Amino acid sequence: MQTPVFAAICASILGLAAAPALADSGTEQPQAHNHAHGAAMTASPAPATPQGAVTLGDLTLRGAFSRATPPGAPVAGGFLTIDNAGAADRLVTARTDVAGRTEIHEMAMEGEVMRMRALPEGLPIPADGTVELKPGGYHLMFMELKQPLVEGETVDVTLTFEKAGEVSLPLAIGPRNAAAVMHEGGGHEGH
Ligand SMILES: [Cu+2]
Repeated sequence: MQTPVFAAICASILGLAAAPALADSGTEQPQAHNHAHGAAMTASPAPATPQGAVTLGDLTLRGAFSRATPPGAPVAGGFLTIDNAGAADRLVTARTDVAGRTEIHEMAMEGEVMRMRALPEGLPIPADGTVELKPGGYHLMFMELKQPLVEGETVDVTLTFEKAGEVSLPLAIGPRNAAAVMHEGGGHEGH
């Protein structure tokens, strides 16, 4: 069974604390990082036109980000929120030049074990609904990374939806433990 090993890699890359045996990167603070961009979160609980948002038909894609990777890291996660103001749709594929291939994954805790799997049918986007791709849940999985992802830069990702079609959008690359990344003008968190 290769899946548990890969799941552990995935969990590590996504910065989750579910695999205590992983002494690798940035796990000195296993609890969630909630300190970043608090002002922005409290200021706009339901932003109508958030910064960095991309619209595609009835879909609004916002908050797209990824995380910096150490040299040689094989995979990275991509995250965004999809608002759908219309009929049900489906995210069927994703691709980016920085990865050999990109999959759409889901991840969930089963007891104390982190499980993840590809969604070969894609990710359903319910009518008049919102789907979040976020650490610990649905995510884009960039595999066979061709280069490290560097904090402060962006990577372009192309998403294809069953009905809405195709759109390209930039993912802001945050720190390795980023829970979210503000786009330009959004007060990038500073340490
Ligand atoms: Cu994954």
